[in-house]
Amino acid sequence: MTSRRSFIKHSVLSSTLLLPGALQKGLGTIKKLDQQSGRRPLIISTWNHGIAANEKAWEVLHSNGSILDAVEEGVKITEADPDSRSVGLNGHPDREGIVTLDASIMKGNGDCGSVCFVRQIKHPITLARKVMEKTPHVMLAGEGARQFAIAEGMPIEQEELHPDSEEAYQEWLEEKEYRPIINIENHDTIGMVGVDADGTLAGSCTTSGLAYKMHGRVGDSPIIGAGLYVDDEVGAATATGMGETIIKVCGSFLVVELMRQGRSPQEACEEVVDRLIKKNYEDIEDMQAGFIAVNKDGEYGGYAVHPGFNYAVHHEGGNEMEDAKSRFEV
Ligand code: SD4
Repeated sequence: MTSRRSFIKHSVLSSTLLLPGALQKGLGTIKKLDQQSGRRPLIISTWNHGIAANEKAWEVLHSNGSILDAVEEGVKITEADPDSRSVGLNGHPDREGIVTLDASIMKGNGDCGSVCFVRQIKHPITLARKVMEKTPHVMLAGEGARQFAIAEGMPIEQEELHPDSEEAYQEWLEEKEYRPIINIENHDTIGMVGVDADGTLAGSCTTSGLAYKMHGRVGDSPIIGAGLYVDDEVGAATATGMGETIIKVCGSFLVVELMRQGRSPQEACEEVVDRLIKKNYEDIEDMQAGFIAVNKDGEYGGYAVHPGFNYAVHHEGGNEMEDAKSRFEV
Protein backbone atom coordinates (compact mmCIF):
# COMPACT_ATOMS: atom_id res chain seq x y z
CA MET A 1 0.00 0.00 0.00
CA THR A 2 1.28 3.46 -0.84
CA SER A 3 1.63 5.48 2.33
CA ARG A 4 0.43 9.03 2.40
CA ARG A 5 4.00 10.23 2.73
CA SER A 6 5.21 8.33 -0.29
CA PHE A 7 2.26 9.69 -2.21
CA ILE A 8 3.45 13.20 -1.46
CA LYS A 9 7.01 12.43 -2.40
CA HIS A 10 5.82 11.14 -5.72
CA SER A 11 3.48 14.01 -6.44
CA VAL A 12 5.96 16.71 -5.43
CA LEU A 13 8.71 15.18 -7.50
CA SER A 14 6.51 14.72 -10.49
CA SER A 15 5.18 18.27 -10.33
CA THR A 16 8.75 19.54 -10.06
CA LEU A 17 9.79 17.57 -13.09
CA LEU A 18 6.74 18.37 -15.14
CA LEU A 19 6.50 22.08 -14.50
CA PRO A 20 9.18 23.41 -16.87
CA GLY A 21 7.70 21.34 -19.69
CA ALA A 22 4.24 22.68 -19.02
CA LEU A 23 5.61 26.18 -19.05
CA GLN A 24 7.54 25.64 -22.26
CA LYS A 25 4.38 24.49 -23.96
CA GLY A 26 2.59 27.57 -22.63
CA LEU A 27 -0.50 27.93 -20.55
CA GLY A 28 -2.73 26.90 -23.43
CA THR A 29 -1.82 23.29 -22.65
CA ILE A 30 -3.41 23.51 -19.20
CA LYS A 31 -7.08 22.72 -18.94
CA LYS A 32 -9.30 25.74 -18.40
CA LEU A 33 -11.14 25.71 -15.08
CA ASP A 34 -14.47 27.26 -14.26
CA GLN A 35 -12.58 29.52 -11.92
CA GLN A 36 -11.00 31.06 -14.96
CA SER A 37 -14.13 32.60 -16.36
CA GLY A 38 -13.05 35.91 -14.81
CA ARG A 39 -15.70 38.18 -13.39
CA ARG A 40 -15.52 41.47 -11.55
CA PRO A 41 -16.17 42.43 -8.90
CA LEU A 42 -15.25 39.30 -7.01
CA ILE A 43 -14.61 38.64 -3.32
CA ILE A 44 -13.32 35.37 -1.91
CA SER A 45 -12.51 34.34 1.61
CA THR A 46 -11.39 31.30 3.53
CA TRP A 47 -13.59 28.71 5.24
CA ASN A 48 -17.33 28.67 5.94
CA HIS A 49 -17.32 31.90 7.89
CA GLY A 50 -16.37 33.48 4.56
CA ILE A 51 -20.02 33.45 3.51
CA ALA A 52 -21.13 35.98 6.13
CA ALA A 53 -17.94 37.99 5.73
CA ASN A 54 -18.34 38.09 1.94
CA GLU A 55 -21.94 39.16 2.34
CA LYS A 56 -20.89 42.18 4.35
CA ALA A 57 -17.97 42.99 2.04
CA TRP A 58 -20.30 42.85 -0.97
CA GLU A 59 -22.78 45.16 0.70
CA VAL A 60 -20.01 47.67 1.51
CA LEU A 61 -18.65 47.52 -2.03
CA HIS A 62 -22.09 48.17 -3.43
CA SER A 63 -22.77 51.07 -1.07
CA ASN A 64 -19.95 53.14 -2.51
CA GLY A 65 -17.32 51.61 -0.25
CA SER A 66 -13.87 50.93 -1.68
CA ILE A 67 -12.54 47.41 -2.07
CA LEU A 68 -10.34 48.23 0.96
CA ASP A 69 -13.41 49.18 3.02
CA ALA A 70 -15.06 45.97 1.84
CA VAL A 71 -12.26 43.63 2.95
CA GLU A 72 -11.98 45.40 6.31
CA GLU A 73 -15.69 45.41 7.07
CA GLY A 74 -16.10 41.87 5.79
CA VAL A 75 -13.65 40.23 8.17
CA LYS A 76 -14.88 42.35 11.08
CA ILE A 77 -18.00 40.17 10.98
CA THR A 78 -15.86 37.14 11.79
CA GLU A 79 -13.80 39.00 14.38
CA ALA A 80 -17.00 39.84 16.25
CA ASP A 81 -18.59 36.40 15.86
CA PRO A 82 -19.12 34.84 19.31
CA ASP A 83 -19.03 31.40 17.70
CA SER A 84 -15.58 31.80 16.18
CA ARG A 85 -12.83 29.95 18.06
CA SER A 86 -10.12 30.96 15.62
CA VAL A 87 -10.66 34.62 14.83
CA GLY A 88 -11.04 37.52 17.28
CA LEU A 89 -11.24 37.62 21.05
CA ASN A 90 -13.57 34.62 21.31
CA GLY A 91 -10.82 32.44 19.87
CA HIS A 92 -8.74 29.80 21.59
CA PRO A 93 -5.98 31.13 23.85
CA ASP A 94 -2.27 30.41 23.87
CA ARG A 95 -0.61 28.05 26.37
CA GLU A 96 -0.87 30.66 29.12
CA GLY A 97 -4.61 31.02 28.58
CA ILE A 98 -4.28 34.40 26.85
CA VAL A 99 -5.86 35.28 23.50
CA THR A 100 -3.42 37.14 21.24
CA LEU A 101 -4.42 38.30 17.80
CA ASP A 102 -2.69 38.80 14.44
CA ALA A 103 -4.06 40.74 11.45
CA SER A 104 -2.98 42.40 8.23
CA ILE A 105 -4.49 44.48 5.48
CA MET A 106 -3.09 45.47 2.10
CA LYS A 107 -3.95 47.60 -0.91
CA GLY A 108 -2.95 46.86 -4.45
CA ASN A 109 -0.63 49.88 -4.58
CA GLY A 110 1.60 48.29 -1.93
CA ASP A 111 0.30 50.15 1.11
CA CYS A 112 -0.07 47.74 4.00
CA GLY A 113 -0.42 47.53 7.75
CA SER A 114 -0.43 44.81 10.35
CA VAL A 115 -0.57 44.04 14.04
CA CYS A 116 0.60 40.96 15.83
CA PHE A 117 0.55 39.48 19.34
CA VAL A 118 -2.04 42.07 20.31
CA ARG A 119 -4.43 41.65 23.24
CA GLN A 120 -7.86 43.01 24.14
CA ILE A 121 -8.69 44.53 20.76
CA LYS A 122 -11.96 43.40 19.21
CA HIS A 123 -11.05 44.48 15.69
CA PRO A 124 -7.36 43.96 15.00
CA ILE A 125 -8.05 44.41 11.28
CA THR A 126 -9.12 48.01 11.94
CA LEU A 127 -6.00 48.52 14.02
CA ALA A 128 -3.91 47.13 11.15
CA ARG A 129 -5.57 49.62 8.80
CA LYS A 130 -4.79 52.44 11.21
CA VAL A 131 -1.14 51.33 11.28
CA MET A 132 -1.18 51.53 7.47
CA GLU A 133 -2.88 54.89 7.26
CA LYS A 134 -1.72 56.75 10.34
CA THR A 135 1.83 55.66 11.08
CA PRO A 136 5.07 55.58 9.11
CA HIS A 137 5.29 51.84 9.90
CA VAL A 138 3.93 48.59 8.56
CA MET A 139 3.72 46.44 11.67
CA LEU A 140 3.11 47.04 15.37
CA ALA A 141 3.42 44.27 17.94
CA GLY A 142 2.06 43.43 21.37
CA GLU A 143 1.80 46.18 23.94
CA GLY A 144 2.89 48.83 21.43
CA ALA A 145 0.00 47.90 19.17
CA ARG A 146 -2.40 47.98 22.11
CA GLN A 147 -1.15 51.40 23.19
CA PHE A 148 -1.61 52.68 19.65
CA ALA A 149 -5.17 51.36 19.69
CA ILE A 150 -5.83 53.24 22.93
CA ALA A 151 -4.33 56.41 21.46
CA GLU A 152 -6.66 55.99 18.49
CA GLY A 153 -9.66 55.74 20.78
CA MET A 154 -10.34 52.07 20.13
CA PRO A 155 -12.11 50.31 22.99
CA ILE A 156 -10.11 47.90 25.16
CA GLU A 157 -12.02 44.71 25.89
CA GLN A 158 -11.98 42.73 29.11
CA GLU A 159 -9.60 39.81 29.00
CA GLU A 160 -11.95 36.92 29.55
CA LEU A 161 -12.08 33.66 27.64
CA HIS A 162 -15.30 32.70 25.90
CA PRO A 163 -16.86 29.91 28.02
CA ASP A 164 -16.31 27.34 25.24
CA SER A 165 -12.68 28.39 24.85
CA GLU A 166 -12.26 28.25 28.64
CA GLU A 167 -13.66 24.73 28.78
CA ALA A 168 -11.45 23.53 25.93
CA TYR A 169 -8.43 25.18 27.51
CA GLN A 170 -9.07 23.50 30.87
CA GLU A 171 -9.23 20.17 29.07
CA TRP A 172 -6.03 20.94 27.20
CA LEU A 173 -4.28 21.81 30.48
CA GLU A 174 -4.75 18.24 31.67
CA GLU A 175 -2.25 16.95 29.10
CA LYS A 176 -0.62 20.17 27.93
CA GLU A 177 0.31 18.48 24.73
CA TYR A 178 0.60 20.50 21.59
CA ARG A 179 -0.58 18.42 18.69
CA PRO A 180 -2.06 20.19 15.69
CA ILE A 181 -5.10 18.46 14.26
CA ILE A 182 -5.72 19.05 10.61
CA ASN A 183 -8.73 21.29 9.93
CA ILE A 184 -9.68 21.20 13.59
CA GLU A 185 -9.17 23.76 16.35
CA ASN A 186 -6.04 25.35 14.94
CA HIS A 187 -7.56 26.47 11.66
CA ASP A 188 -10.10 28.88 10.32
CA THR A 189 -8.22 32.11 9.99
CA ILE A 190 -10.20 34.38 7.76
CA GLY A 191 -8.30 35.68 4.76
CA MET A 192 -10.24 37.72 2.22
CA VAL A 193 -9.10 39.03 -1.16
CA GLY A 194 -11.17 40.99 -3.63
CA VAL A 195 -11.16 42.90 -6.86
CA ASP A 196 -13.60 45.69 -7.68
CA ALA A 197 -15.30 46.41 -10.99
CA ASP A 198 -12.30 48.49 -12.14
CA GLY A 199 -9.66 45.89 -11.30
CA THR A 200 -8.44 47.46 -8.05
CA LEU A 201 -7.50 44.88 -5.45
CA ALA A 202 -7.29 44.64 -1.65
CA GLY A 203 -6.97 41.94 0.98
CA SER A 204 -7.30 41.30 4.70
CA CYS A 205 -6.37 38.50 7.06
CA THR A 206 -7.18 38.11 10.75
CA THR A 207 -6.78 35.33 13.31
CA SER A 208 -6.32 34.32 16.90
CA GLY A 209 -3.64 32.00 15.53
CA LEU A 210 -2.95 28.46 16.52
CA ALA A 211 -4.69 27.23 19.62
CA TYR A 212 -2.27 26.72 22.53
CA LYS A 213 0.64 28.33 20.72
CA MET A 214 3.59 29.51 22.81
CA HIS A 215 3.02 32.93 24.35
CA GLY A 216 4.54 35.42 21.93
CA ARG A 217 4.21 33.19 18.88
CA VAL A 218 3.26 35.06 15.73
CA GLY A 219 1.96 33.26 12.66
CA ASP A 220 1.87 34.07 8.97
CA SER A 221 -1.33 36.12 9.00
CA PRO A 222 0.19 39.50 9.99
CA ILE A 223 3.32 38.99 7.89
CA ILE A 224 2.99 40.75 4.56
CA GLY A 225 3.95 38.30 1.85
CA ALA A 226 3.25 35.23 4.00
CA GLY A 227 -0.41 35.42 5.05
CA LEU A 228 -1.42 38.13 2.58
CA TYR A 229 -0.13 39.86 -0.52
CA VAL A 230 -1.81 42.21 -2.99
CA ASP A 231 -0.54 43.85 -6.16
CA ASP A 232 -2.81 45.84 -8.48
CA GLU A 233 -0.67 44.86 -11.45
CA VAL A 234 -1.37 41.17 -10.90
CA GLY A 235 -3.72 39.94 -8.18
CA ALA A 236 -3.97 39.00 -4.53
CA ALA A 237 -3.52 35.94 -2.35
CA THR A 238 -4.07 34.94 1.24
CA ALA A 239 -3.27 31.89 3.33
CA THR A 240 -4.66 29.74 6.09
CA GLY A 241 -3.26 26.85 8.06
CA MET A 242 -0.02 26.19 9.88
CA GLY A 243 1.64 29.59 9.70
CA GLU A 244 5.17 28.31 10.13
CA THR A 245 4.91 26.32 6.89
CA ILE A 246 3.52 29.33 5.04
CA ILE A 247 6.16 31.77 6.28
CA LYS A 248 8.94 29.47 5.08
CA VAL A 249 7.87 29.90 1.46
CA CYS A 250 6.63 33.54 1.59
CA GLY A 251 3.45 31.84 0.44
CA SER A 252 1.07 34.64 -0.54
CA PHE A 253 3.81 36.69 -2.18
CA LEU A 254 4.87 33.65 -4.15
CA VAL A 255 1.31 33.00 -5.36
CA VAL A 256 1.14 36.58 -6.66
CA GLU A 257 4.58 36.35 -8.27
CA LEU A 258 3.62 33.16 -10.07
CA MET A 259 0.47 34.83 -11.36
CA ARG A 260 2.70 37.68 -12.57
CA GLN A 261 4.65 35.08 -14.55
CA GLY A 262 1.48 33.88 -16.22
CA ARG A 263 -0.01 31.20 -13.97
CA SER A 264 -3.73 31.29 -13.33
CA PRO A 265 -4.73 31.78 -9.67
CA GLN A 266 -5.42 28.05 -9.43
CA GLU A 267 -2.08 27.03 -10.93
CA ALA A 268 -0.22 29.49 -8.72
CA CYS A 269 -1.89 28.16 -5.54
CA GLU A 270 -1.05 24.58 -6.55
CA GLU A 271 2.56 25.37 -7.23
CA VAL A 272 3.01 27.13 -3.91
CA VAL A 273 1.41 24.24 -2.04
CA ASP A 274 3.93 21.92 -3.73
CA ARG A 275 6.79 24.21 -2.71
CA LEU A 276 5.42 24.31 0.84
CA ILE A 277 5.23 20.51 1.01
CA LYS A 278 8.84 20.22 -0.11
CA LYS A 279 10.03 22.70 2.51
CA ASN A 280 8.00 21.10 5.31
CA TYR A 281 8.20 17.53 4.19
CA GLU A 282 9.03 15.81 7.47
CA ASP A 283 5.95 17.03 9.33
CA ILE A 284 3.53 17.51 6.50
CA GLU A 285 1.24 14.65 7.50
CA ASP A 286 0.05 16.74 10.44
CA MET A 287 0.04 20.12 8.79
CA GLN A 288 -2.68 21.77 6.79
CA ALA A 289 -2.09 24.89 4.74
CA GLY A 290 -4.13 26.40 1.98
CA PHE A 291 -4.17 29.42 -0.31
CA ILE A 292 -6.81 31.34 -2.20
CA ALA A 293 -6.06 33.84 -4.93
CA VAL A 294 -7.76 36.21 -7.33
CA ASN A 295 -6.24 37.98 -10.29
CA LYS A 296 -6.96 41.36 -11.78
CA ASP A 297 -9.50 39.92 -14.19
CA GLY A 298 -11.53 38.28 -11.44
CA GLU A 299 -10.29 34.75 -12.06
CA TYR A 300 -9.75 32.87 -8.81
CA GLY A 301 -8.48 29.64 -7.34
CA GLY A 302 -7.76 27.77 -4.14
CA TYR A 303 -5.68 24.79 -3.12
CA ALA A 304 -4.53 23.06 0.06
CA VAL A 305 -2.14 20.41 1.31
CA HIS A 306 -4.89 18.19 2.75
CA PRO A 307 -8.58 17.76 1.97
CA GLY A 308 -11.10 19.74 3.99
CA PHE A 309 -10.24 23.29 3.03
CA ASN A 310 -13.01 25.36 1.50
CA TYR A 311 -13.63 28.97 0.62
CA ALA A 312 -16.50 31.33 -0.10
CA VAL A 313 -16.78 33.04 -3.47
CA HIS A 314 -19.00 36.08 -4.01
CA HIS A 315 -19.63 37.30 -7.54
CA GLU A 316 -22.58 38.99 -9.22
CA GLY A 317 -24.34 35.63 -9.41
CA GLY A 318 -24.23 34.84 -5.69
CA ASN A 319 -22.17 33.83 -2.68
CA GLU A 320 -21.27 30.16 -2.43
CA MET A 321 -18.82 27.72 -0.90
CA GLU A 322 -16.30 25.84 -2.99
CA ASP A 323 -14.24 22.88 -1.82
CA ALA A 324 -10.58 23.34 -2.56
CA LYS A 325 -8.69 20.52 -4.18
CA SER A 326 -5.67 19.31 -2.29
CA ARG A 327 -2.34 17.60 -2.91
CA PHE A 328 -3.26 14.75 -0.58
CA GLU A 329 -6.38 12.86 -1.39
CA VAL A 330 -7.16 11.35 1.98
C1 SD4 B 1 -1.52 30.91 12.05
N1 SD4 B 1 -2.32 30.76 9.80
O1 SD4 B 1 -1.53 31.63 13.03
C2 SD4 B 1 -2.73 30.96 11.15
C3 SD4 B 1 -3.72 29.94 11.63
C4 SD4 B 1 -4.76 29.62 10.62
O2 SD4 B 1 -6.56 28.73 9.78
O3 SD4 B 1 -4.70 29.92 9.50
N2 SD4 B 1 -5.74 29.00 10.84
O4 SD4 B 1 -0.61 30.15 11.78
